[in-house]
Amino acid sequence: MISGCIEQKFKRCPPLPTTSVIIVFHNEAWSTLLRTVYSVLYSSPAILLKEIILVDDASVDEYLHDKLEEYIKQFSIVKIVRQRERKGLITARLLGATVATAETLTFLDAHCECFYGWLEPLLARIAENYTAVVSPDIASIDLNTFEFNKPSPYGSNHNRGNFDWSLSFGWESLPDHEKQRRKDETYPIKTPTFAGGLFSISKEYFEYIGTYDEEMEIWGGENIEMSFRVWQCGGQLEIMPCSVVGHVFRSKSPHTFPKGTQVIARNQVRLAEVWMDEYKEIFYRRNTDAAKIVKQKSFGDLSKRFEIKQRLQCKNFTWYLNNIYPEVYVPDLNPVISGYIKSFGQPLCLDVGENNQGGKPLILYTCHGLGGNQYFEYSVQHEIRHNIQKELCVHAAQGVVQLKPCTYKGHKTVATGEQIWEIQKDQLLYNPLFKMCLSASGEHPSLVSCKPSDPLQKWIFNQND
Ligand code: UD2
Ligand code: MN
Repeated sequence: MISGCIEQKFKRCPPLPTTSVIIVFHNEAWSTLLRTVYSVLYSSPAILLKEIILVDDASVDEYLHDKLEEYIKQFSIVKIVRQRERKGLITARLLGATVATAETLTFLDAHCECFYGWLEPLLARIAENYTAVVSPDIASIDLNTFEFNKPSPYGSNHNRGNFDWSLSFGWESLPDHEKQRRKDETYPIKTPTFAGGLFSISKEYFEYIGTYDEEMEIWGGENIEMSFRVWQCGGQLEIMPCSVVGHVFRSKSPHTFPKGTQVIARNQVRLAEVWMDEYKEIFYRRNTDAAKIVKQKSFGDLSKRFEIKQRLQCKNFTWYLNNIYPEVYVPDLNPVISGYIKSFGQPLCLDVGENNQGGKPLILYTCHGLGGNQYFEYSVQHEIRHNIQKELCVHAAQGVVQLKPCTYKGHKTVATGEQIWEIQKDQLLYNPLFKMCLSASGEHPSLVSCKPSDPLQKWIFNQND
């Protein structure tokens, strides 16, 4: 634990605000759910912990019904409420919030362990600033051994939350200006977005700022929505480094999606429509499910969400980008060509492969038309860019071509010859530096001597639609 945190003192008079801990779950394992409950009970001062509210999102596992009900009777402050129908974590949290009686709400996932002293820094920050929405520093609990990864005593390697243009949440290290702004290690970290599962907020402020979008379903998107909304409407999103809570990060989602996984894209469209102004198009180009939902207008009614934006006189997305996340890279609002690049005469597309952050070769993969790993833009500089998280370019090399950080980064920089491609009339993708063409023969796309009659050298740049 950071030494400055150990030395922190919190006043009893006036006391910190009380909290209702809200834990939503769907088919959570008994052991992890109870571990979360016990750790809250053991690590929270009784005067601050008003209640623990378990919200069951229509679990089907038998032990989560009568057995759980019986078990928690021994704890007077633990309650359980149930969502009859499986609707997801967003409405489950809303249900929890409506029955909560404390001054603040503290949300936790159902597979957490709170570390000693976790609660006071969160509540103290809200006492100091009612508009602060605060998250703990999230430690990881090992997925296989369930071991708690204790926080380091030095605590200098903090991360903050960000987002990419497919609207996925991610972590990044703090930029220098944020490191310099913080006077010491106990200082709140301003964060452009939050992971969204573990946080405290004043109950009154939660209502004032528009709770959650109750039409979002099952899982996903609500954390980015709340992040944009809190910042744009005058609040602050912060990570309190002295508050540490462990969470089991899983490698893949265990949830079923009764209406299909498109509900995630639908949730994202709902947030993009309300909060992202013209920048929403950048997202739609990269997620064709989302684009379809927009085209078919199947994202539901947004009037209540726009009312909140109006009522609170919220700032626009340009303001958010300039002031809260100036480090973000913003792709072209109107790219020359965008979509997927298909090999002529076979159903294979250029694809960056899984987790290619640059530095790995491209692959050829069945065209899925979903955007994502098969999304490319042809730029004014004649680069082929894959730009969802970072600006990555198709980079020519002797043999297999790579994906690398783009060398053209705006004023006073140039695209190096390896990253320049001409789309020729006969559909060849020609690199003028090597004087060679891109070929789809073999496992990875590679450079070969140009041969216009070779179908494996012909490519079709398709607009997603
Ligand atoms: C992260 C968040 C999570 C939520 C999600 C995006 C952290 C550590 N976790 O994913 O809180 O914001 O991003 O939506 O910040 N659940 C239900 N009903 C469902 C699905 C999930 O009740 O239909 C519960 C689930 O049991 C868990 C919580 O919601 O307690 C979050 O789900 P998760 O743990 O699968 O999400 P996670 O950690 O991958
Ligand atoms: Mn979780």
